[in-house]
Amino acid sequence: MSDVGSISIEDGIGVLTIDNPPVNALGLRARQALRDGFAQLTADDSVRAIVLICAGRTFFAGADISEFGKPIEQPDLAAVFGIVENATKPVIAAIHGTALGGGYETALVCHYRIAVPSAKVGLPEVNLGLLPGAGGTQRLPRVVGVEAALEIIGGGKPIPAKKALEYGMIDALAEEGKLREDAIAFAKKIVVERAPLLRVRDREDKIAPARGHPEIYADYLKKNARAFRGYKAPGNIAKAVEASVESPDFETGMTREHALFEELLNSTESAAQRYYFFAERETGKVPDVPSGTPTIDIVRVGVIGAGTMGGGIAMNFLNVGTPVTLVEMTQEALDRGIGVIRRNYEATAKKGRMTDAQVEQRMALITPALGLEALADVDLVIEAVFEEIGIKKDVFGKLDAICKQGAILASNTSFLDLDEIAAATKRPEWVVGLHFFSPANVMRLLEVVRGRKTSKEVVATAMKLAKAIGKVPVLAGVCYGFIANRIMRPYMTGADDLVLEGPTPPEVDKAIYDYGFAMGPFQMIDLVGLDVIGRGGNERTLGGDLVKRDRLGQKKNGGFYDYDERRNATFSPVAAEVIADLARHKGVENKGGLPADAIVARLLYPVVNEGAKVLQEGIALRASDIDVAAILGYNWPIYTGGPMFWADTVGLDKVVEGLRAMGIEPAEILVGKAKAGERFTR
Ligand code: 3H9
Repeated sequence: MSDVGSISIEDGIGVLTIDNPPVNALGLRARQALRDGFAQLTADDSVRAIVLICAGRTFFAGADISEFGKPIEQPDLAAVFGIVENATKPVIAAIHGTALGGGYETALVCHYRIAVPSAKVGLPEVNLGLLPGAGGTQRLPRVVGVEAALEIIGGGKPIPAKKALEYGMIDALAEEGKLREDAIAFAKKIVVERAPLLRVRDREDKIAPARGHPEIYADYLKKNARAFRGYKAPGNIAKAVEASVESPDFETGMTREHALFEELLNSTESAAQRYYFFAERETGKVPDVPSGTPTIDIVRVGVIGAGTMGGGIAMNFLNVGTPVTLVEMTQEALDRGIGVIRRNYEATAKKGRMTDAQVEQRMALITPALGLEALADVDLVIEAVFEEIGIKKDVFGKLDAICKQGAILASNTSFLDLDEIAAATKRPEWVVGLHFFSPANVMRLLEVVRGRKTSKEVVATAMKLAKAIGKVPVLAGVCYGFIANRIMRPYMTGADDLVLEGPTPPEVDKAIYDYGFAMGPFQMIDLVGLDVIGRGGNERTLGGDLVKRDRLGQKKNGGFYDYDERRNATFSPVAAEVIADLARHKGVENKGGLPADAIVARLLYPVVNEGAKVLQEGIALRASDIDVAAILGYNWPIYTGGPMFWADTVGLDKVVEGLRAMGIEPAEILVGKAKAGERFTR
């Protein structure tokens, strides 16, 4: 047997243990071990039933994603599943950790499933742009019914064991920490009771009621249209589940599932999402800060500023039980900030996602304070004061005098020079940027900004800390705007320039929305507020001209759009006039409209170019970090893979040509890669 499998026999129950770290993915060696283990146990007459269990932190976490797109070596999953499902002795899957995707599909070819309460099961393939392609779409409806199967497969969320038991996804709960014993006991009971060898594939009771009801699938897709927009997988999932009900036999349904799976596997959307899966896990790796680098214990955190940003930052720590000293200048600001935090938690509790006691526990972790002196004993300070270099330097100078040695001094600046801020202290190696995105308690991106002198320990601590509070850390060097804000700037300014030339804001917004963003640039400006976005400078700009006419966006008089009482938007004639007037003033000729793909290229190629510069300058460690920053920081559609992956799919030579046609000089690295026929991403 392959070295990842081992067998033991206890009281007539054969236990096959698979140990394929880190997550027991069903790669070749795991599949071989399953094949060989089952051959051995079924041939052994002393074995009356088989328990399939995994060692390490989890049951099978799924097919090995890194094998996708390559020829699969035999035995493939289908072959292994055939062996398990047709075993002539009862097979019991014993689940801990997470049984996901191909992992849960493995459990579904067993005759029975038992799990510890902390386990989670599910079919998350949709998150990789796929569908469960090893029978999940055919077997799950047979245990939970069609509607529930659509929700589970289309939602892609892991289901906690208790809920899974209610659904019928598992048959029994084991005692926590006693999975092996309980699974063996369960197997013995099956043997004693001579329970029939029930194969999920033979069950009809749960799917029969759905037969002849094609509207179930259409309704499901319609109900989730917003969430599914742009994704290919949900449509195929609905078709595959429908096939489980409407096919003349199980095998026909399987054939249909396979075809729908293959179609997704070969799609750019899935390639992008699978790329993203690994990209997100790679951001934490910093080549010159290896995983064993010592880190600093963060027991108490200080946050300066209790406004929207500071409050949101504080919540991240309160959520994981870390006490926070929250500092403001006035009692009023402090009370207001703490009030907002409380209301946020209460709103969560109202939705049933927190108990009232938890609200109080988290609030009790806050120590309000009116002066920086209160930060003398914290292990990490995060400053979220007004974005002005003089103010920040002043704060850091004071922190240097107040904070204990060994405390990390972090700035949440979005654009300013971290090295200049660090230079205001005598301990620049302890200074780091922690750039949260708003709302800071929600957005998953955290740019960890490494100054020229930031120490490796501080970088390692920041990266670790980010994960502890549920963020995805992306390491950035010092430059104006770091990664996400910097690369997206040309997009915002480009949109303003573009409408002077002819395409209207609604045309631009539609092209960007159709590309996959939640909204276009002008819809976003109207939402955020023209005054907020800072368009009122000296030079005449569209935003500035609209603000002069008291059009501030949705909050006052409309902006680029007029809004009725139900917030329906129509392009504003005032905005049209302002655009025409500014074009005249700047001497820009109106060349008329543009096709959507030309609008997209015009606005997003410059983002790719800025990303290339960020890479070239070493601001980002790798192209995939830039994609993660764009996806998590700006909701760049994940199924395009982010700007750099998207550029690779478009073709770098085409991007270079497009940039030149716009009069933009492409970054050297971009030209070089285009010439060499290379890609930014794998
Ligand atoms: C599928 O099953 C298709 C079938 O229906 C049909 C087939 C025909 N493969 O996330 P972590 C690596 S699709 C390969 O940091 P955690 C991961 O890259 C699959 N590698 O740990 C990382 O590597 P490294 C459906 C995988 O504790 C390491 O393991 N299943 C896979 O935070 C640790 O991962 C899924 O979509 C994999 N399947 O979370 C589940 N999974 O150390 C995907 C992980 O080198 N996995 N790795 O950076 C997860 O959601 C999480 O990994 C899990 C653990 C919750 C299991």
